[in-house]
Amino acid sequence: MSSNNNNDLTLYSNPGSVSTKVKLILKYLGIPFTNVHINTANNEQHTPEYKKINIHGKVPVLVDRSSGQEVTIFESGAIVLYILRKYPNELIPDIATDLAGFINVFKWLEWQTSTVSSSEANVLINKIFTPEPIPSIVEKYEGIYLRALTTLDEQLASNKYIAGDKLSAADIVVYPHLAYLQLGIIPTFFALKNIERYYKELEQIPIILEAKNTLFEAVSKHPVISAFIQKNKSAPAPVPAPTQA
Ligand SMILES: N[C@@H](CCC(=O)N[C@@H](CS)C(=O)NCC(=O)O)C(=O)O
Repeated sequence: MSSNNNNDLTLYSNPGSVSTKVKLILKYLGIPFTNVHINTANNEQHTPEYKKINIHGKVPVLVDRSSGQEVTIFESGAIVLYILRKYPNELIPDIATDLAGFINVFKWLEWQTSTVSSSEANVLINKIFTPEPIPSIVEKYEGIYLRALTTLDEQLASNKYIAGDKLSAADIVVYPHLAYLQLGIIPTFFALKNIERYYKELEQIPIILEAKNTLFEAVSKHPVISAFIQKNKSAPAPVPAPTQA
């Protein structure tokens, strides 16, 4: 476990997409925080000390000591909502004055947490972190993920950003998954041209580009993921079809 500076907010994280989305929201809003790196490859998330802040033994966790009363939050969706409700921002309309606008962004935040994040995890677990992947299972989970990505591509065909013509928190939380996909986790991802237009545009934002570089650097040091990427550079692209649930 290693940490950097010292502030009221402490984020316990690793360099994966779920933690990165929280870091990006904090950085976009210019909120200072202390980052504590939890080395999940070394199982630091399972220590009794860490499980006191997240009984589920996962990252990220946010601890807020700013008000005298300590607030500890796990589940990235809950952390993002807490940040968006606590700090004034342009990333989501105010719930009290514009409920319809709020829910328009919030439904996509939920979509990222429930659909995109779990789809990515299932592909990574069954395709990359399994010593002997079973092709039919890999194909099933790639299909489920591709269905979600195709939905995003369709949404972006007629919208500049996910929730309309304005950048919102939904864009920030989805972006880290798009960075991962650029590594070739699902080769047919590259056929989704509206998404390509969109992530290239998002990468014009300096903190997003920085997050991409940090993620790529972490992946290059990760023995399992980097070996997968090297091996698949010359492999023919499989063609998974979107899966009907
Ligand atoms: N639903 C959770 C998912 C958290 C999650 O899966 N975190 C991974 C990030 S790599 C983790 O902690 N993995 C380590 C483990 O499962 O032991 C959230 O959105 O916060």
